[in-house]
Amino acid sequence: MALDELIVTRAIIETYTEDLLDSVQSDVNIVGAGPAGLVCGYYLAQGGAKVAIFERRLSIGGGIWGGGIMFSQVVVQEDARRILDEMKINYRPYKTAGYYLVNSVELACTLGLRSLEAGSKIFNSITVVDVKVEGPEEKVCGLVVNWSPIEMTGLHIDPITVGAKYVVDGTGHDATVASIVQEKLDKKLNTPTGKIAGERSMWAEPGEQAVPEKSGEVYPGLYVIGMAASAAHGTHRMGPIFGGMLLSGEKAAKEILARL
Ligand code: 48F
Repeated sequence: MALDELIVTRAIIETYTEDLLDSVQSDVNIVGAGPAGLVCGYYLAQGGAKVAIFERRLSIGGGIWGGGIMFSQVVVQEDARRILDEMKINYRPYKTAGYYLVNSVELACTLGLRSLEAGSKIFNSITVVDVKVEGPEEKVCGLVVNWSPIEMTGLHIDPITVGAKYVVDGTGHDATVASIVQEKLDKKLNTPTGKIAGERSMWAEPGEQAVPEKSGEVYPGLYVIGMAASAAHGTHRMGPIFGGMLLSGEKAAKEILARL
C-alpha cells in the first residue's frame, strides 16, 4: 500500500482530539496512573463510569517498574491475590505462605491494559496543576491541566480545564491534588490533622492495612488513594509490597460508583 504522511498527521490529530473532547466532562478524573490509579480506573470503568486518567509522565505505572531497588519484582500479599486473578496477572508463590511475586514490568503493563480494556481513557504527558471548584462549599469538580513539557520548561502558557463529578488523587507520596486543595482553598481536609499529615516511617503491616482503610473522600468531591492516602492520613510506608495499592484503588472505585 502507498503511504501518505499527511494522512498519518490527520489521523493522529483527529483521533486524539476526539478522545480529549470526549473527556472534557467525565464521571471521574483520576490523577496519576500508578498502581492505585490504574486499578481505580479499571473498577470504575467496569462499573459503567466514564473515566479519564491524567498522567504527568510519558509512561504509566508510577513506582511499579523499579520493583524493589530496581530488582523488577514486587510482592503482593494474600489479601490482594484475588485482584491479580481477576486481572489475569501472573504471580509466583514465595516459599513463605501468603507472599506472591509479580514481575514489575508485567504488573505495570497489565494494569494499564486492563484499565484501558475496561474503558478508561489514559492521557499521558499531562500534568495536573490545579482543581476546578464550584458551589458555596467549593466542591472539587474537575482539574486544570497542561502539557507536561510546558510545565517543565516553564513557558507562560495557560492550562485548560476538564470537569468530573469526582476527582481521585492517585499521585503517590506527594498527594499533589490534596496539597493543592489545602494550599489554595484554605479548607480543612478530612484527615486527623485537617491537613496532609505526611507519610510516616517504614512499618509494612499497619502501613499496608491503612492504605485501603484510609482511601476515601478527604474533601468534597476529592478522594485520595494509594500512597496519597497514606501521606494525607499520616500512616506508615511499606516498601515494595503492592497489595494495599491494588485494594485501595478498588475500594475508592466502589465507593464512588455507589454515589454516581
Ligand atoms: O507513585 P505512584 O506509583 O503512586 P501509587 O499508585 O503507588 C505507590 C507505589 O508505586 C509505591 C509504593 C508501594 O508500596 O510505595 O511508591 O500510590 O504513581 C503516582 C503517579 O502519579 C503521577 C506520577 O507521575 C505517577 O505516575 N503524578 C504525580 N503528580 C502528578 C501526576 C500530577 N500533578 N499530574 C499528573 N500525574
